[in-house]
Amino acid sequence: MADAFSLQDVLDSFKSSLSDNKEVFIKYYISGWRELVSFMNSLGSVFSFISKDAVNKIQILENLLMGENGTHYLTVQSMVKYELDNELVDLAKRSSHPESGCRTLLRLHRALRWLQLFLESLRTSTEDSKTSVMCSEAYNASLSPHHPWIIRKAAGMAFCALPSRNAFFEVMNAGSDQEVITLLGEALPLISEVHQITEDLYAKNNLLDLP
Ligand code: 1Q0
Repeated sequence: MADAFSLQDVLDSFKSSLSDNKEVFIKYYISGWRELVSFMNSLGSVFSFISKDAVNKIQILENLLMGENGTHYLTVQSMVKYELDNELVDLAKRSSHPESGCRTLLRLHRALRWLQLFLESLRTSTEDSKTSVMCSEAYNASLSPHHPWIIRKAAGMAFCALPSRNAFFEVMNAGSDQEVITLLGEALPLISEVHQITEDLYAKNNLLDLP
């Protein structure tokens, strides 16, 4: 990975996360998130309450992957099976397994939907579009229903501190505006696919509302 953030690196991680038989490798899924978080950190300290939570969740998953039962955490599919078969998931309310892989990944999975919507709106935006508006629209359609009032309020304030569309395009490190738009066009179907596979798996196992 290069020192500076590049959208291409994020894309590569999510690309690597898909196995030939359409399972999702946790290792690459979280490395995609790590890159996004380091990008977010570069935007300033208003975002640190968000990146702290994201890092915390990435770390929980990494610990599971590196732990003694790590072989069960190779893919999202194997994690779901292992945790459900062994009753390692709190299904109704948080009690003995407050930090299961399933509930932790679900939070990132919802955030991936936000990313998908936000990047899609960046891709189709015009020069005078406001990133704060695009970001909050994406947030309202994804994460917001899962967050209490106080977090929604703080998120709304953070969005106002986002850089402009031009600055965003620049930090993505993918060349001219047109090249960024092309790369976004390549990245989005991939991110959508990873999201959809996880969504279907969670829906099939009734895991979409884990506490
Ligand atoms: C750059 C703008 C970033 C905007 C991110 C939008 C998400 C806002 C989320 C705010 C909530 C964070 C505070 C904690 C919330 C938790 O309560 C919540 C639930 O967890 P729990 O354990 O309490 O049940 N956690 C979450 O919902 C997870 C949130 C993870 C957010 C991860 C966001 C990572 C963002 C990366 C920056 C991407 C930059 C996009 C542009 C890329 C350009 C190529």
